[in-house]
Amino acid sequence: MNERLDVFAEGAGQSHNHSKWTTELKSSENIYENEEEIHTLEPNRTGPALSGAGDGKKGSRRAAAAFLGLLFVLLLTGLITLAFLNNKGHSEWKKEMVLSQTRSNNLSKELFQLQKRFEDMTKERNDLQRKLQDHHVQLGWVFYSGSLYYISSLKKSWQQSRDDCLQRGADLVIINSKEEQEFARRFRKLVWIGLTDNKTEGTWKWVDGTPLTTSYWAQNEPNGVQHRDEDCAEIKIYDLENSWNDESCSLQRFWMCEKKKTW
Ligand code: 2F8
Ligand code: CA
Repeated sequence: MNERLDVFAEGAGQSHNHSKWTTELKSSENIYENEEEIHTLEPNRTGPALSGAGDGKKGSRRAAAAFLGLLFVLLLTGLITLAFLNNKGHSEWKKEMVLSQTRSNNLSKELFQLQKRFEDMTKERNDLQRKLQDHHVQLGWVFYSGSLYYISSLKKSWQQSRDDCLQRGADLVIINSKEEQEFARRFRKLVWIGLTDNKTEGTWKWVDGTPLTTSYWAQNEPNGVQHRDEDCAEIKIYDLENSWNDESCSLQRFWMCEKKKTW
């Protein structure tokens, strides 16, 4: 440093420039030399305490590096695990999807087969119903408002008439509407109907046990003519709505059967 100051002191005159810079360069070399010395000497100069601090820094760096490395390994492991689990979940979901699709296809097939079977059975039922209807028509039955009616061509007593109806899977007609009464009169025949008071005189009941509520007795009927037991009902004056007469059950009359259409 002293040499450098000397150089600047000499440098006051311009003629000494060359020697000045030479000196200066020398001084600079010296400076760097010194600096090297400083660097070389520095660990010694600092002594044992400073040397320990350097080791501490290195140790901290190593620990930090180790920590970061560990962190990196942990993160990598986590990522690999997540990727594995995700892949596993994805393949399970895919399997489930395939299974669901198969189930859905099977159900669709089953539904289609059931619909076809339903259509076939409906057609079969309609064919059978048509055949049954044709068969009844051939046997003399007439269809009206959900029932089938049979008008006899023979004449029998009330009980024999009823028995005939029962044998045909029917019973004597029960008239429970104005329309049905009109329908029964259309055949223009004196016919036994399913009405009697043979259990209790004066209490008229239908053959199914139901009491008479709406009636179509002819004028002055039922009269139960004296000394005659008139316990059975007939359609007599068929031109009139009020056409019924009570008559002796043993008399021979045509008869009218009824059975409900069950198909
Ligand atoms: O045969 C019995 C029958 O006799 C008459 O009709 C012809 C009676 N009619 C009248 O009295 C109006 C029926 O009531 C009777 O059942
Ligand atoms: Ca009578």
